[in-house]
Amino acid sequence: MKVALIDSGLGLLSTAGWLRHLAPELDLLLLMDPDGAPWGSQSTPFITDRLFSAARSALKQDADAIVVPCNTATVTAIDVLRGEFEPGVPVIGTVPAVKPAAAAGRSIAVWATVRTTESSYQARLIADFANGKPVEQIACPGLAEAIDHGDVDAASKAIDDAASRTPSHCDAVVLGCTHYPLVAPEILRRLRAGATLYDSAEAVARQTLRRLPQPVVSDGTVGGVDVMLSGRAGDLPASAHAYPVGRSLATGGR
Ligand code: DGN
Repeated sequence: MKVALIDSGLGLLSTAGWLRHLAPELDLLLLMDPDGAPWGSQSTPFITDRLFSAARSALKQDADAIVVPCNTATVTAIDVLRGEFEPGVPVIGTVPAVKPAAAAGRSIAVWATVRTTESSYQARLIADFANGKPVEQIACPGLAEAIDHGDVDAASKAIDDAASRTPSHCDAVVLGCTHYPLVAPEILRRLRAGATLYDSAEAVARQTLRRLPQPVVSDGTVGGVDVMLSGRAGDLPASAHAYPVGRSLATGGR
């Protein structure tokens, strides 16, 4: 069985890693959008367009499920993506792990992209799951793209900046962008002693396994990993395939 994961960039790796760990026999198709990244500062029509393009390419490659390991894309467009592609294939989104952090009785800050921080979806999530406790929302502009580009200085600066805006009473930091777990040790180093990080990667991987059309049968094999990137084939590394990005849903500005 094949699972497609769609993100603007490297953030999907945190969920792909958990899927690989929990169900090694799955084939994984990783679709990233270097042409359109970062999504955190893009408009709703733009992000929707990019998701649709990637999802169509995933279906052409016979994906059995579509996972969006991207909080920004989920809070922006998961409902319309589901409307288009379910019930043909299950569509699984990602939201910040506010629920487990709140259930553990922690005082919470959520680090996320500007778009996620400002979304009504995120406000609803907090209202539903934070048990009435205040949640600090900390936007981290530039951090996801610094991670995509391997720009250590820019990432350090963005982390320092977010840490300086995180109130010291917060003993749980929810990583509400799938890129951020990739630099978790760096983030932890900047927070108060004893602070705990929460992310959604494992929960999303487990939910994906529950939603697959058939249960995964462990047979001792290890599935393949294919990478597809937006853009022109000639510009890409030999190990990646290109997928076309359309303007099917674009309706203009933000
Ligand atoms: N990984 C995305 C998220 O979880 O929000 C961020 C994507 C981006 O391009 N900023």
